[in-house]
Amino acid sequence: MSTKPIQFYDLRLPALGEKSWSLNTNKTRYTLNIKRLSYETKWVTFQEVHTIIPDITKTGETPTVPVIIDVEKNKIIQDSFEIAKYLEATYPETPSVFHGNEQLHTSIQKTLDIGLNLNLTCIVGLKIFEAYGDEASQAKFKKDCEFKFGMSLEQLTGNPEDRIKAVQDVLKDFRKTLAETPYLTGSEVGWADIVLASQLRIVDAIDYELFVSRILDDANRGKSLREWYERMSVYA
Ligand SMILES: N[C@@H](CCC(=O)N[C@@H](CS)C(=O)NCC(=O)O)C(=O)O
Repeated sequence: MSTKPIQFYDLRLPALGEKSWSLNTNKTRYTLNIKRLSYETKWVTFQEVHTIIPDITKTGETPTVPVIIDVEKNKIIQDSFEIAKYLEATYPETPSVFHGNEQLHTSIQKTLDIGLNLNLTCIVGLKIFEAYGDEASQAKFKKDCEFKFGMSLEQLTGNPEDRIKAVQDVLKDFRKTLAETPYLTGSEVGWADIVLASQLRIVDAIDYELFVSRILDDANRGKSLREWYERMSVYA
């Protein structure tokens, strides 16, 4: 077991302070907590991802977070999935997140990435923009977004009601699974749970009221998702 805390680079939205909200860094936060590894969070803004991270990774890869520095082992790893695999291999005595079946977890991740991720992000897209920083930073965020998706931010985010409906359609099967088992792949928490919880946490962190009333809860849909999300909050 590592004695020196792992340095974990997480993304900070200026208007939110030190509150974890971002999809990929939350995957690493959940993984570290499930594995009960000792770590320290180093908060960076979107701007600092581009100024601080290249000097840490020194790989020439596009800078992104999460990044971890495992000080004890002198290792630097970028990318949430690579980090999970590294921690799994390096600390086999800690609780596993793949449970010997990485493929099962990554195939569930694919379904979530395709069906849920963009819809959830778009529900709070304009609020993320507002929380992004000063005017110049907001303008850059808008421009980058428009360049990436080839449409205005407003067109991309679309009608929140359509996005919520699409989210609930995808969640239907997951609610059913969670009514039968405590976690998505059975009795133990794993990578598939980490991915779903990290996607949901974007809305939770940015618009808690909407998250609880329109995503998590629904009288007609039962309580399985909410109860699972509460179980996952131990690791958030
Ligand atoms: N595949 C990577 C994706 C990482 C990623 O896109 N991170 C976002 C934050 S969630 C980022 O660092 N964005 C920086 C930017 O867009 O400038 C992973 O899973 O870690």
